[in-house]
Amino acid sequence: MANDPTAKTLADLDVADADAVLRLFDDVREQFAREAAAMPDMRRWEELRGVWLGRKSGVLTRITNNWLKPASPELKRVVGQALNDLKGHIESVLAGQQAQLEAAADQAALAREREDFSLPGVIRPLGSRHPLRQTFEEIERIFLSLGYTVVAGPEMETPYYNFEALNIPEHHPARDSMDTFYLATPPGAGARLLRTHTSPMQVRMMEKQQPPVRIIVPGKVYRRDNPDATHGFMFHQIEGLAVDIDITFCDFAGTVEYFVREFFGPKVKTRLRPSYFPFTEPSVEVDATCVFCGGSGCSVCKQSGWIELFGAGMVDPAVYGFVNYDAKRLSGFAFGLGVERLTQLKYNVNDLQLYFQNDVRFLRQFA
Ligand code: 2U9
Repeated sequence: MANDPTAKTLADLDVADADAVLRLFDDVREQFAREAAAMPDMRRWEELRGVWLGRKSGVLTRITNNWLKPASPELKRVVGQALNDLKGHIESVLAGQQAQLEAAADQAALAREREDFSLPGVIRPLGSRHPLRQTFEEIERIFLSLGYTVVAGPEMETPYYNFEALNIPEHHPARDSMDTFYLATPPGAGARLLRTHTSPMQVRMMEKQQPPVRIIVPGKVYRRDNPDATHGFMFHQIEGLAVDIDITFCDFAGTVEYFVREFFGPKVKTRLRPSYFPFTEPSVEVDATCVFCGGSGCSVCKQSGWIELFGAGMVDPAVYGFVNYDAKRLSGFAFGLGVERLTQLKYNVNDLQLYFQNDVRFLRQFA
């Protein structure tokens, strides 16, 4: 402080009354304001604190020593009060500056740590639903819209539910076409097998529930086959069953036609061709106009214009006998869809094994 008045005593400065004391303090306060305003650098505030509040030779210490201590008893109270006010003022200005400094430092740190959203992100490989799953969901959607319920059953079955109750007694030739995996069971325990179709679950449902029944049963089925482009030891089915007091062949044909149009599109035509299954009578194969050539003839349909979709028929009355249904009063139809086959026809997949190899180059095409 140039020409520092605090170096002198009140007597030296010729201060004789309270007004003079207050004027003196006003000068000092202005001096502080000037110095504070002139500080070019926020970091220099620490120095300012030392100059004004420093214990040994700060301005306030000097005022205490030079003005307060030697002041006359009349002026001591005024000097003390003014000194306290000045000290409070300086401390609050310095504290305010300190807070600003800290806030600025925080801001600067935040700016340094800010996320850089322009950096390329991590691209996580995203899976998609398997084509077979997509076919399951599409078929389920169609039958749910017709009032059917989806039910699931066990993959391990008894010969009774897989064969006998479906009108396939022992030594029936139909058992050969469903070459079966029998499971090892403890001596004395009944035989167990991997179901060759999901039909056992329809039998179980009829045992539990009187008509009307409208269900579809999706799931895995197993048959002893050597894997190639058209065979596997496991494949997927959705079988359906509708039984009530007045279900006709017409209801059956209408349902089949509705399903095929929903699944393959409105242009596809259907035809029913006589066939044979032990559990349906009459039995049919459902054909559609070839989905590849539209019916004009190509290598897939062997120039016939038609392709085989799935088997179906009116439930054989013999089956009702196994589940305590009144065959004279009731009628119904059933169908069995091969999920791999329908997926193959819809998406033109030429090798069954592709479904099970989990090769993303194949799966990605169905995303
Ligand atoms: C009950 C009564 C009748 C289910 C049926 C078919 C015809 C059929 C095949 C299609 C291709 C099996 O996956 S595949 O190899 N299935 O042709 N399935 S009627 O009939 C039933 C089912 C349950 C109680």
